[in-house]
Amino acid sequence: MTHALAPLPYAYDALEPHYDEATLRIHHGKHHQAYVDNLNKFLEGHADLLALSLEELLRKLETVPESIRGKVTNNAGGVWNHDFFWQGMGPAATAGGKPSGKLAEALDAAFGSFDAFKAGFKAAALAVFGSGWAFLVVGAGGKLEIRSFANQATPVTAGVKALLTIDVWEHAYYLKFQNRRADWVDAWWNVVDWKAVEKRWKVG
Ligand code: MN3
Repeated sequence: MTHALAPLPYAYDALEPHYDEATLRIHHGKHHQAYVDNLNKFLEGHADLLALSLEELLRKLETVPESIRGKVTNNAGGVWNHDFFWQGMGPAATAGGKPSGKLAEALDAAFGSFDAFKAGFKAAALAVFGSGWAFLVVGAGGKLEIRSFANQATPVTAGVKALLTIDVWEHAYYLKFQNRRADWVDAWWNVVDWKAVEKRWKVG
């Protein structure tokens, strides 16, 4: 079984005006597709590794032969991180705003308030040096935490449950926002699908 590019859960223009169609087309159709293609290329001939799901592979990277481990880490991580990123967003008509109920309470408990969480998350996104991701994860004792991951490292490999992420690789925002990563983060809050985040949190 080879890996395949999952379709976006919405149309390419669905996140306008906050996340533009041109970027989304290239980001999903070219960048994400390239991670899928490269993953399949590097796994060619490794039937045991191709038999694993993407998550299983990311949990067992130490079993991948050293000659391809770095490439598999980057590309499997790239596929997983992007899938997770797309699924945490939705059209602004139904997304954005604030979480409610227990998740809102958990964010307040961990960060003091929703605004303090947003400020901390944005700071983490801006602090990623070079390419990477900011994540909201479930940390020790079930407490919510903000973590950043460099390049295509994933929470799956790190063994933590992820709830939400923003891609802060330049390819994620450069067409529309150029060097203004802070503006990308500000715009992105409008398309965060808090219902999806709540679902991920409950499942865990
Ligand atoms: Mn990306």
